[in-house]
Amino acid sequence: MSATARHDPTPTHCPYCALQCAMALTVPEQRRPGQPPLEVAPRDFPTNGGGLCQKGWTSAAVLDVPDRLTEPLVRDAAGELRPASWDDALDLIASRVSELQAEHGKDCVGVFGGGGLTNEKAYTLGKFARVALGTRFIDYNGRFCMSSAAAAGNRAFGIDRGLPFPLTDLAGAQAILLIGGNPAETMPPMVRHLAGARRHGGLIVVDPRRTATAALADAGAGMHLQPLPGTDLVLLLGLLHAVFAAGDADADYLAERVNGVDEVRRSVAAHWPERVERETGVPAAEIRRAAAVLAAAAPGSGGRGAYVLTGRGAEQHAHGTDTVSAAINLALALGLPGRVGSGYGCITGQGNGQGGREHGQKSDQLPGYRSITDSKARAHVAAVWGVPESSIPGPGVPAMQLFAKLAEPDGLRALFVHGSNLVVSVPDATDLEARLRRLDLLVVCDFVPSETAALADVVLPVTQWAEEEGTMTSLEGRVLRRRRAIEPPAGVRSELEIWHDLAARLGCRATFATDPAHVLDELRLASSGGIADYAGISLERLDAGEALYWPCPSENHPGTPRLFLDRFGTPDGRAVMRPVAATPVADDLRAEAPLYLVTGRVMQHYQSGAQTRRVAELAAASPTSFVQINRLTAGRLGIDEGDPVEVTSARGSCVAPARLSADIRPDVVFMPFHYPGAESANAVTNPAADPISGMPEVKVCAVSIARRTP
Ligand SMILES: Nc1nc2c(c(=O)[nH]1)N[C@H]1C(S)=C(S)[C@@H](COP(=O)(O)OP(=O)(O)OC[C@H]3O[C@@H](n4cnc5c(=O)[nH]c(N)nc54)[C@H](O)[C@@H]3O)O[C@H]1N2
Ligand SMILES: Nc1nc2c(c(=O)[nH]1)N[C@H]1C(S)=C(S)[C@@H](COP(=O)(O)OP(=O)(O)OC[C@H]3O[C@@H](n4cnc5c(=O)[nH]c(N)nc54)[C@H](O)[C@@H]3O)O[C@H]1N2
Ligand code: SF4
Ligand SMILES: [Mo]
Repeated sequence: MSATARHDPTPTHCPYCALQCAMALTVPEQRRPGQPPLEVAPRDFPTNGGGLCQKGWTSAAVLDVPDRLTEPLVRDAAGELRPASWDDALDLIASRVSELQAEHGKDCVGVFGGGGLTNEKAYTLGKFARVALGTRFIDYNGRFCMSSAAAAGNRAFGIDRGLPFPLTDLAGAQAILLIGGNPAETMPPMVRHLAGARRHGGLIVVDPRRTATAALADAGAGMHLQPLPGTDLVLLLGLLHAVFAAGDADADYLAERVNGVDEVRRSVAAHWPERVERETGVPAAEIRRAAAVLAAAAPGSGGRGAYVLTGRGAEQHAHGTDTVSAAINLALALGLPGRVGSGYGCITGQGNGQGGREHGQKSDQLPGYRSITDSKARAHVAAVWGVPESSIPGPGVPAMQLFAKLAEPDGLRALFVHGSNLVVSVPDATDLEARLRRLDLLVVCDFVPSETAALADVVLPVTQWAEEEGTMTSLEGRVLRRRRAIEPPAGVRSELEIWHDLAARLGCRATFATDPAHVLDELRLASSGGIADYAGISLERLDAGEALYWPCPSENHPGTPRLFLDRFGTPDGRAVMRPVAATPVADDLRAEAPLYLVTGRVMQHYQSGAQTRRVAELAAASPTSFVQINRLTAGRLGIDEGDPVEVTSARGSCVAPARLSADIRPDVVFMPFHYPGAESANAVTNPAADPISGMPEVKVCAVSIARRTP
């Protein structure tokens, strides 16, 4: 039945972030000029409690933006992108790929995916890369998102599920330590879950800026710790030192459930709060007070429960994995993980940032969070795919290493991009753009002409959220149904169809299903027995309203809202504490670059802004980038409100109007990364990456700033 024939609202979830706020979409009876093709209304749901942010409310506007892509584009001999038929575009891609691979080998083609893709698309993209293209080079933008938290979670708990508990559990907590997250702007409806901790005076926000979230900790509701950027790890060592020194570690829990405690205790012995104050700028008394607030809330001391949460501010660093390990060490010392009402969690960011990291877009991974180097895992997936195990390539490399191979001799000659606007969102974007331009073939699938699509040799127009079916896995590991409410515009195809057609043209005999329901059935088989086991998650159960959290190994399994209650996912079931040491910011302050640039988000824009910059209401509310500067610093440099400010690092520079503020440290300036061109913060940021997770250091680099004279 065509959904457009119905006037009943279609229940679905927001296209943007991992909170996946529930909404209902209705085709308007009569469409007014300028009105989007669907009306959006919030739906009551545990994570959003009937709330939506401004991006959610306006999300339907992207469905028919004036420059919506509705036909394939192919670059002609004169270098212009021109409309082409689907057959011509797909034939061209297949023949160029075949020629390049014949000359340079299978691995000369790379694939870059996204955490916005449905589970079905993420799964099929991984299969397309390994089976149809036969390349080992696939990775995705989740590498820039939560990969440090994933790596640290895996090594401590043996399983990485961003929140190993339902988000609503936060409401009962007496204290929450939130390090480097600004949900008041990035997930506004989530703020309601912080109310319990605020009421107990237990919300502790760590951010070099006094953000809207930090302000929630005012007036007895909690504390705002404002460290020097890049020093979270030192601060965490100080907090851990204070917990041990006060005798507040949960000795029974540690003895029963955790390995490695003594080594970690020794490793923090020298991090007394006065020393940590010198390195971070956070007063020693505040460090001791924060540790005491958390300890009093911990279940071992009779408190109501406590959580340690990390956001991108703690994670997007060249040593982000170690920082998250320090946060997990603190949570373990307090006896939080694996207990109802307490825990550690990473606040996953993208709509399907969780599911997108489970089904094979990651360079070293097969579906079900299986390792591509594990022979049993390979054999299982090969059987589902109907291919010989030996034909599945080995591991590729994380995104930043993949980009470094683009257009290099013996490197990658071609790249497929599905769900990322790289040239705006990747650090040292100017270098990346030059590499993309030098490729023999760049294929970009998108529904808007993003800045990256503008560089492509072939652009393929695809469906968007309200035009497609599929599943998404939210930040709490709960699988949700994305439903089609409207027909896609003529000329637009789903990526499942594109991969099917390209695989056939490339002579690949494996099956590529085009119906998302069939793909889900295959994904369930492929993930069965893996860490992220979806075997029991059927559309019927989701449609019946069951709240299904993975792992859910069979149709009569209730799913797993809370992981680790009995044991952690490690071989012996015990969590692992590991000593970690602080390292300076990769691109640290020096005479010619005396300030730290930190980057992040504003409420109105999503990521590279490809979608939200096209929504009139959002663009009007947040039309340009800005440089947030402390008033003292601005005064010293003769910069007034609104002056154009040039921000320069060793990579390059960008320009945006000054926004003077008392809410940021004088040694720090802040920019959002949502804007392209001359305003692009990523022309300035540092590509140095974490050796364990591959996460680049987008959160901090050394810059100079100056008022730009016309
Ligand atoms: N409006 C909006 N919402 C979004 C998104 C969006 O683009 N726009 N994207 C979604 C996605 S994919 C993600 S990953 C999440 C991100 O969600 P968040 O992690 O909440 O967002 P950010 O603004 O990137 O970073 C949070 C804070 O980190 C601080 N910070 C910078 N450097 C440091 C540091 O060294 N230490 C500490 N402690 N803090 C630091 C910044 O000042 C910033 O306030 O948001 C999701 N929601
Ligand atoms: N300086 C700095 N840089 C950052 C960050 C930061 O905090 N600071 N944060 C990083 C983080 S956490 C993230 S997640 C990245 C995100 O950055 P990007 O990877 O650029 O993410 P988006 O802007 O969401 O790009 C998604 C693109 O795909 C399109 N799209 C959406 N859905 C689909 C789909 O289903 N199929 C296809 N084919 N296309 C689709 C959209 O129109 C858009 O053009 O940015 C990272 N870059
Ligand atoms: S918080 Fe996230 S999921 Fe909710 S409406 Fe806003 S963008 Fe959409
Ligand atoms: Mo992200």
